[in-house]
Amino acid sequence: MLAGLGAAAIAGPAFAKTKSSPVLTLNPALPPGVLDTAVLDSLPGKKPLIKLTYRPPNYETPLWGLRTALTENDQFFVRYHLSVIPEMEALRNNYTLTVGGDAAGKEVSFTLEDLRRMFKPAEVTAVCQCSGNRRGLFSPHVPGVQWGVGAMGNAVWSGIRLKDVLAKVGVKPGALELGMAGADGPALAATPSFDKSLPIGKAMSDDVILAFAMNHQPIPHYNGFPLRLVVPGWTATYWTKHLTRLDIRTKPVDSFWMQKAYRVPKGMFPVEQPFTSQENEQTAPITEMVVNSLITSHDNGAKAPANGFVVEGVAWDRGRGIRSVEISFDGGVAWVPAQLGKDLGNYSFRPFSLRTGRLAPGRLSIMARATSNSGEMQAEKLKFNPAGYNNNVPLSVSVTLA
Ligand SMILES: Nc1nc2c(c(=O)[nH]1)N[C@H]1C(S)=C(S)[C@@H](COP(=O)(O)O)O[C@H]1N2
Ligand SMILES: [Mo]
Repeated sequence: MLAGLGAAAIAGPAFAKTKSSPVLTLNPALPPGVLDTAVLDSLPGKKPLIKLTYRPPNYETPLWGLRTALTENDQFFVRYHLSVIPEMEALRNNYTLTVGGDAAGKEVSFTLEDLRRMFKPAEVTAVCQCSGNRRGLFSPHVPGVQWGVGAMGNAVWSGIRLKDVLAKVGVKPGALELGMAGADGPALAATPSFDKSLPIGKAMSDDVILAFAMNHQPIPHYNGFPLRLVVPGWTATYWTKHLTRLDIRTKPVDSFWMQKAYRVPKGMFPVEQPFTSQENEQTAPITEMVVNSLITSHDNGAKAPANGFVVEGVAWDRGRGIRSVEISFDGGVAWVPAQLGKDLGNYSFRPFSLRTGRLAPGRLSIMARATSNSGEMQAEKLKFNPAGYNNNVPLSVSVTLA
């Protein structure tokens, strides 16, 4: 919770219903309950997103919001675990980031002005993707927010390097993890607060940023105003929003959100940098993203002209960058290389497109599959895990050509 804020300063989100919106197509593989209840709805400052839950707010980006390499701030998805989110006024007037912990040289509280003034600017273009993106497409279905394909976005994040701030405070020998906490909190005292951590080595790497800005504008309220952590290549669970507290620690964080949630069977998803201080016999924290792609040009069930049919989309991975994207028109038997678009850096979405000549009219099933620069390819078969993470099986989009 944000220190120094009375309860009166804290309120849940307000909701504005919107009627005039594009037609929403949901993937028929989502659970029936979700197909019945998911609707377009606007949070303050946002265009209509797909509302999955509203307390706490969990809203995903519709396919049309993912057609550009950079996702617009007002279409960027929103995910919260806890329902008490400080209002903009409170965040604006009363904000400090406190850095301390038993392995810190000292404890220091910084205002936003301090952070801007004391540290060198840094910037990265990176995909922010929820670990549970595409959970709703798991077969069999698993509990949790039933995300379709839009629990992700790509943005330019500007701010300062986390490692510069940690170095300023002092990192003692024996530092093991960096604990992170934000200004949002639970409505009930019994609900565990959203305490997360990173291995100290990851926290001290060049790419991890404390961001003030998203696509060169202040970070929107629901995406972590006024400061959020950006951990390129790692799933968004580590990208703490409304960041208020950092602890350089000699001991692992033993919170619910580290030790019980956000975990995968050990060894199921190989990573480059293991998070050993949080592993146990059976499970490891989910960390690096897996290589994936999304066709954004067509909704499932769309109609398109048979002449000059163009497939477009985006691909991304853990930060090695995308080597190739291939398209299949026959359910995954034959694959044709697509053309890669502009390279915005290894942590970014990489656009792809494939232009065809005249195709036979009728129904067509299109799939895309990406391969990263380290040679990893999307999974052929779902790697089932009970929390519904890292779903990167190529999806099939059905299009009728006329
Ligand atoms: N303070 C805070 N930060 C948070 C969370 C949260 O609940 N509270 N959720 C995390 C998770 S799991 C995700 S997927 C991303 C979502 O980022 P977004 O809402 O900006 O899209 O925020 C991360 N940071
Ligand atoms: Mo997430």
